[in-house]
Amino acid sequence: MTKARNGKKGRKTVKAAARKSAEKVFRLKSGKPAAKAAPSNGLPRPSSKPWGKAGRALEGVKILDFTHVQSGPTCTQLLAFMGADVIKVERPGIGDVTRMQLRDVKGADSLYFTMLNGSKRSITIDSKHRKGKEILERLVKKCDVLVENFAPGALDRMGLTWEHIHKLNPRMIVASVKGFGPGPYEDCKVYENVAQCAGGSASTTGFRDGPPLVTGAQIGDSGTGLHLCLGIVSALYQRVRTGRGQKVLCAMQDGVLNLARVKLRDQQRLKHGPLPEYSQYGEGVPFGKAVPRAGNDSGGGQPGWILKCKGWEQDPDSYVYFITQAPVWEAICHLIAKPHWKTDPDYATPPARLPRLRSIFDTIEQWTMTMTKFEVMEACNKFDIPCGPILSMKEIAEEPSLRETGTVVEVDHPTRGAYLTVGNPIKLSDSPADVRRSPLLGEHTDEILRDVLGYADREIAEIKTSGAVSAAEKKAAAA
Ligand code: CAO
Repeated sequence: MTKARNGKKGRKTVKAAARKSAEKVFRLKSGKPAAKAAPSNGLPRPSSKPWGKAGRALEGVKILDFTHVQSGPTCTQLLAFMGADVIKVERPGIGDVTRMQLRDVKGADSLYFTMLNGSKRSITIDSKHRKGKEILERLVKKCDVLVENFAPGALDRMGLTWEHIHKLNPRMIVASVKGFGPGPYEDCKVYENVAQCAGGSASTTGFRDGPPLVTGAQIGDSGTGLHLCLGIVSALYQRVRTGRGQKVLCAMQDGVLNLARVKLRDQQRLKHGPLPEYSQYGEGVPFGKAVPRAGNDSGGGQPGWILKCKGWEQDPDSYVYFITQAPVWEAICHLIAKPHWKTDPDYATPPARLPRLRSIFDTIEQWTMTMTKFEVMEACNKFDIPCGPILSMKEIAEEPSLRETGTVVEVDHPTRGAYLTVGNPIKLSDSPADVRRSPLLGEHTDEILRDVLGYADREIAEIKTSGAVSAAEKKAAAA
């Protein structure tokens, strides 16, 4: 043994000497020092395994997933796509309430559930049952992160206070979504649209002459889940240094506000005068005290609007978003056959155009209406004019390039058959996502009790008759 080790050491010394002399020769020959390898900063040597074969990003991380509905499940599904082992804890006999919401196939888990819970395992545990609490505590000791989005106070009422969890497992990260942060509304239950309204999105969305509007993108639920994900990964990284877990909190109001931060920017700009990039400026409509709804105006410095394309009378999605980006203004004038606008002082510069945006877009629309949205896109792309076709969900579902990148994935399911889901929108070159179907309710209860928690077969049989993991057997045991 010692001999072998010495042998290796000897070989290493020889190799090191050879490397040094090679460096010397190189320096003498080229007159330049050889490029120095980057310092290791305590990291292991770069893997020599092929890309995508060195394990997935979050491999080895265990998530106790106590989430339901949308915000929490979005977060844990992303962690699962990144390779974490996500153990979804559900109430026996019922499960996540979304399993039954908006059902399209009788008797099968809804798409609402299946599209938010892929690549996870499901265990049923009654968290209010004595034995159920014991199982949960074992899970707390085994897992790295507990993620939850119950109503405020619900986790505490289960006996899983931060103090108790931290005592059971000081390394555990406890991540929560709540509707509001500490303050007057902290005890409120919150759903998507409440967050969109309280986070400033609804008041700034829609048309000036209409009511506030909520958006179809679930920025309150999925947006907050995404924020929570980043909090968790950061806490896992910090734990490498500190050895201890921490609480991670994302309030849905905060998440929405973060996504609507450009509107808080505009609120402050209002103090210094009207906002010229809002089309109401050009239309001579005075600004009030708060940021107005801006219709389809672009949120940045490059004016844009949604314009009709050929067939708009029949197809509600036959539109294109068109941006009159300053550097390509001359190309736009050329395309829409208004060459004199290139030099006309009323049109040639961005400030001159601002008060005329509505009529400029009306003119561009006369051109876009002669083509389909895809033809407009093709014509504009030749000149680097930024524009985007308004794609329907049907078109997105059928788009081959989204299938090729794994952004839209078809998975099979034992009770509902094949369904489409959105895969991992975040692509890692060394950690390909493994998108699997959602689990059936309690599908992995036995394997988690046995393989993760170490219960013996006899104990599992006892647990199953105790009512801690199965509503049906609980009734049978009571009969
Ligand atoms: N075993 C036994 N009981 C369980 C259980 C289990 N495995 N899992 C959950 N429960 C219980 C909870 O303990 C809680 O009971 P108590 O109120 O008696 O303590 C109860 O189920 C319901 O929890 P809840 O209040 O969170 O659920 P709700 O349907 O009434 O409210 C929601 C839903 C979303 C409004 C609320 O959870 C909430 O505000 N969450 C935070 C914000 C959030 O995430 N909103 C987004 C929702 S959509 O994505």
